[in-house]
Amino acid sequence: MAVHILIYPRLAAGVKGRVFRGLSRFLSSSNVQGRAEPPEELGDSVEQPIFSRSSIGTFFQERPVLNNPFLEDALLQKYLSRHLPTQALGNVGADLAKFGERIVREIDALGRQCDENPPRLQHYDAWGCRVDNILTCPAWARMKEISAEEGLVAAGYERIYGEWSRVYQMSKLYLYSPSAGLYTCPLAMTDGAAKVIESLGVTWPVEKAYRRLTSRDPQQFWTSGQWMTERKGGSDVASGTETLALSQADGTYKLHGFKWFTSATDSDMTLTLGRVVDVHGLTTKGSKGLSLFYAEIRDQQGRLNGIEVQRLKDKLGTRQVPTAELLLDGLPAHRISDEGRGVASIANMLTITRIHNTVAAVAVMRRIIQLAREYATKRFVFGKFLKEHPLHVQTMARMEVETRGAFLLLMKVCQLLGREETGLASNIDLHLLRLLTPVAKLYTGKQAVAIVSEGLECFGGQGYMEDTGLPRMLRDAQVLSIWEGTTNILSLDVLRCLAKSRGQTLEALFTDVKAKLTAASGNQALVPSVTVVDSALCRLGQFVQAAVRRPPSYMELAARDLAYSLARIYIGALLIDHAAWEGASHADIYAAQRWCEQDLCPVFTKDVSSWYNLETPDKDAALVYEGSPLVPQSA
Ligand code: UCC
Repeated sequence: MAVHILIYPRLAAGVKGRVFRGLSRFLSSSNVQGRAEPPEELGDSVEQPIFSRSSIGTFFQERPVLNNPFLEDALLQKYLSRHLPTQALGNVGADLAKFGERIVREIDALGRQCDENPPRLQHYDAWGCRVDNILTCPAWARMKEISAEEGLVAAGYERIYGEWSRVYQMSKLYLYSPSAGLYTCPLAMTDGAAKVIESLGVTWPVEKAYRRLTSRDPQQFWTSGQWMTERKGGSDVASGTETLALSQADGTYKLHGFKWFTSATDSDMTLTLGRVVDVHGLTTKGSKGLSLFYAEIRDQQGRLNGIEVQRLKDKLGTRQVPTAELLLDGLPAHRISDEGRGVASIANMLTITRIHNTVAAVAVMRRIIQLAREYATKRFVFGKFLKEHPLHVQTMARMEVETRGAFLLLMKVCQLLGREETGLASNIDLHLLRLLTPVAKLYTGKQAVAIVSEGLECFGGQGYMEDTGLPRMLRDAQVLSIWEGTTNILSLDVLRCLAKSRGQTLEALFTDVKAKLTAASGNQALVPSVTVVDSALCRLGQFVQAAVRRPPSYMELAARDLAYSLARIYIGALLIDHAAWEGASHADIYAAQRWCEQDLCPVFTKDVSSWYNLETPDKDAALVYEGSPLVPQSA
């Protein structure tokens, strides 16, 4: 040990030449393993071989340490202090602090075990019997128990904190998500299924399922799947769903179909779509032919219920989650929606799972920043700690601004959901919930990938090393912009909800943003930011007024930029609103100011640059397909 202390200062003192000469002689020596004494041929020029096991010790670099993620999260704490009623705040704060401790002490390691032991499919048992067992690791099973114990679904339905219950539940999931080994995936669908059942009515045949989905008892707790994706497509559910529902004499159905992606296929039950076959053997095409079905996955003996697992998917990330292709070959099911109301009924599930997706996105952004900033306090380069390098801190500050904005958007959506579920939502709230759910999902899904990618860079080469656990965060983040609707599909969903509400959803957003800006306008430090958001809102209004007179194809081309504009403007208003609060810090004000420096209304900017004109699609295609034999070149 004393030798360590002797040698390292000498390294730092510029004796590298001598060290490397010693090293090459040392490496060429035949007996280097575990040597405690200097090899003889080194003579007395070095007190001890520099790179012997005893001198380098077992660590080479400092590692980032996960501290209690709740206690480290200033914005979450401030958000709760500002909004929660006093009594709820005490209980929620104590529970989140305790849960944060459990994450550090127990859950994070289980999550790593889930990462390292992905599920396997056993098709046959030793005696040739087809069993289709999806084998998951013990840590995955433990996550299920923990999810029940901690009420990670139940809290949303017990509603002990009234309109703030969803904020409480989602805050907990937000802490859990980056450590959960993706167990948040089945929880998202479980929550979505509970929501669908609640909205359709907790009656036979789903009352037992509802009780189990929302149970805190690990023995009772069930998870649910959400099987929407078939071979013909994941986005185009209306024409892609081929599953047939054959009615049985007892009023139940048997489902026959092929589900191309089913996530968390080890769940206990599922909600899925199918087409009822009428007495003439016919089905109705499109969305109007789809109904929603409830099915239990296994029978009383634990055997799969008319399901064959074709294979597990080989995915870029989310490898912890069993995702499978399923042949439904007579799966017994109950129709729980009216005939032809399948999509509208499962839309409630989509709302919930898209909010969970947003939770996961914001959570992974926050987690990578927590790790990166912790690492920056101990990583010593170019003569000082990383945290003392302004360019490095600037990079983290940019990540922080994005993450704060995304967090406030997430919490707003959770608050709105809580208000809707407790009957407290105004019309404006309901419109905002419908509009902001896809906006938040699409925006944060993309940002998560960018922020985590930047975050990996904060660890240099270590961020690229699998066994640090960091690359997994990037791989898992990549799905967030894909599942539950891709960025473009959600942008079109935004358009659809604007059209269906005849613009009322947009009006709600304008009203809310204006109110927030007015309330903050007395704060001198925020006046320039208020002006920026206000003027972006004006430009958005101008764009929309002009666009409604144009053909639908125009709006379709503008859909993604429109969704981004809504996200950036609304987040700007939220950051300003938070910064104007009396409990806000200088950092909160600074975050709002920085946010408002970007183009908050890209749809206007791009419109001015003719991105959506009638001739643009042809130019885009010519650009993309230049040199390709697949498409005849027109220009
Ligand atoms: O990706 C998947 C993986 C599961 C893993 C879960 C993880 C969750 C996160 C975990 C975090 C760690 S599962 C599959 C994902 N697939 C999708 O998301 C589908 C994407 N496609 C769409 O969203 C489409 O827009 C469709 C399927 C909704 C469009 O279908 P239609 O038939 O064209 O829809 P319509 O005709 O526009 O709407 C039919 C009805 C209407 O109601 P009514 O009939 O009353 O007028 C719509 O208003 O459904 C209503 N509706 C909605 N309501 C449609 N979309 C919505 C919505 N988003 N919210 C409310």
